[in-house]
Amino acid sequence: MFITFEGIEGTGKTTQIGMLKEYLESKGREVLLTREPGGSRVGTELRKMLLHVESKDLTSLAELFLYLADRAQHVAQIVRPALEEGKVVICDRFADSTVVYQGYGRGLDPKMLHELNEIAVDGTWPQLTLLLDLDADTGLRRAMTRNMQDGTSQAEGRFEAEHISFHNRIREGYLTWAALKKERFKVADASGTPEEVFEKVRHFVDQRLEEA
Ligand code: Z5A
Repeated sequence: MFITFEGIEGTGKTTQIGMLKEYLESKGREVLLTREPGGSRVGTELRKMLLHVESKDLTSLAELFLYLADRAQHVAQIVRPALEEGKVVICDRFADSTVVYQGYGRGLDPKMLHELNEIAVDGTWPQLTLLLDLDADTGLRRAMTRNMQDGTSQAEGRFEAEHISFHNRIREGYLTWAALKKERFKVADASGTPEEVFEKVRHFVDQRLEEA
């Protein structure tokens, strides 16, 4: 089972992924947590380049190909081997982030981005994608509070520096894309407490595991 989490910044993806790992392990499943960008060794280097505040001069196309390179390496080296070993793989962001951020956010064609993703993932698509939906103001506020507590995140602030209108566009883009891919996407309102949000996440995951 391959599960991915998506959403704008600060929706609580990392928090929910931690809770889901604990839940699935309590049911006897072996779980691998990973993320994009940065899930592989090469990806760690690409992540620094992509998210550093000094990378403002990256062109949209150069940014796109770095995300795709990260994905191709990550799927081949980390995700697919873990799935073949029977693990549940939970990934913090995946191919849909490219369609939404580089497409709806930066203005590249979402259909073309989906086709490039097809090449990068080479058949390894998630069975379930959980979109945590939250308004951009609340998400950014949560992320800023987290960053103040965790100084290491400050070097990765390139997206936080974007105008609020960018983040609103991303939220709308996610909802549009999720409606187009509704066989895979489940949308959870992320405005409640972590426990309230997790109830929805758990429900969707249990449902998909039963179907599988
Ligand atoms: N990107 C891209 O453009 N194209 C691509 O193809 C890919 C990515 C793969 C990676 O960001 C950036 O790369 C991303 C898109 C771009 N940029 N943006 N924006 P990242 O991986 O560094 O960070 P992120 O994915 O945006 O998430 P985040 O900021 O780390 O937030 P989160 O994981 O969703 O939330 P969290 O860390 O779990 O929670 C944030 C804070 O809120 C924290 O203090 C929590 O304790 C708190 N929290 C969590 N849940 C709640 C609830 N329910 N209530 C109140 N407070 C809460």
